[in-house]
Amino acid sequence: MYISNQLTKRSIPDLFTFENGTKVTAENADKRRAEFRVVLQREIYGEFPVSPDYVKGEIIEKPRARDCAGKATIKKVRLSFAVKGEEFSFPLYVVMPKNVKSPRFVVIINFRPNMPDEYIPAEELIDRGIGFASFCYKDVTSDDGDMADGLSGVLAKVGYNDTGKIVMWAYAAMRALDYILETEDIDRDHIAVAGHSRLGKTALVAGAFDERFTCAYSNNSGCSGAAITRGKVGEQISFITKTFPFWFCKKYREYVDRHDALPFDQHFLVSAIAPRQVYIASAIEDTWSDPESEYLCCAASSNFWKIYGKTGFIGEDRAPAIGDRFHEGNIGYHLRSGEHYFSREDWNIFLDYFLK
Ligand code: GTR
Repeated sequence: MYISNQLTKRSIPDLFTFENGTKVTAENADKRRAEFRVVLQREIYGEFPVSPDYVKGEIIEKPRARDCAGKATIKKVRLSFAVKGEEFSFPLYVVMPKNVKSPRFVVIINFRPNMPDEYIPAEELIDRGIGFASFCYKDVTSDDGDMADGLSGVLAKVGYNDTGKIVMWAYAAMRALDYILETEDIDRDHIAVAGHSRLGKTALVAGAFDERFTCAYSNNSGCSGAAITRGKVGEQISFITKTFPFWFCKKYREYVDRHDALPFDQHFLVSAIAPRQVYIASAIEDTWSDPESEYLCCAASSNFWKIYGKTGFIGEDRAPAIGDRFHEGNIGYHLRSGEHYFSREDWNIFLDYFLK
């Protein structure tokens, strides 16, 4: 009863009713997912740019013999693409395990331009046979209100004036994938996009808008990410839109202290990823993100997988507890001890899920 009671209390919008009032069925579930994307762009994240005119890469640093103890090749690429004739480029690391044919792959949206990095345990990933690419989100556009910086400035020139920066970082992750699919032999049935916190929100958005990602991994993403907004503790729309207005479109500010007026909740974002995999990780001391609201979002989204004849979330009918790992369904979840952080423990548990 815990989950149904909690979800009743939160009274979140129904996944199975279109905006025009008609009901969602197995036949039109894809249309409803398209509607989720329309609603999410209109209400919270802003408009996605059109597909790029082209994407190309130039290798600017070649692999070295001792990369990851000689078990991987690490190269740095300058990735360029154009939107409506305007070019933009940013650096991307591509790391491939040696001696693994068609590895499973993760596009990692990171805070820093480091390889490895405190949030990217490169050797652990390589030792488990994973290939990955990573870029620093600030190389795409600054994490502040400067809308002339980087991709933001490029998009403004071609008419995107209300696209939030989360969408821009997600768009960059998609361009990274364009390049990887052109240049590397990877397992196309196992491609994840991953990020932590604000970049965990970004990973969910990338997964929701690009079906080539077969899995979206959001670590401690919280408010406006994996956590249900209604009834959430910790960070609220009021704080996030005041501190980081540039992450979102302007309309999102209308919902400050008016959560009940939201025509969606974050289970729309998670359900837009159905019937592919979503992985949500929480940390017990990260009350700002609110682990319980992240857990409830998994449960609230689960039925959208069922309509595709797939298993959604298989958890327990109680509040989440430290040590929980729910890996059976297409929505995976874990809760670890400790703080807001993208830890090796998070990666190792996620990889257990992703490599199943
Ligand atoms: C906080 C923000 C959160 C989260 C976090 C982070 O300041 O309020 O929504 O994104 O930053 O990205 O580390």
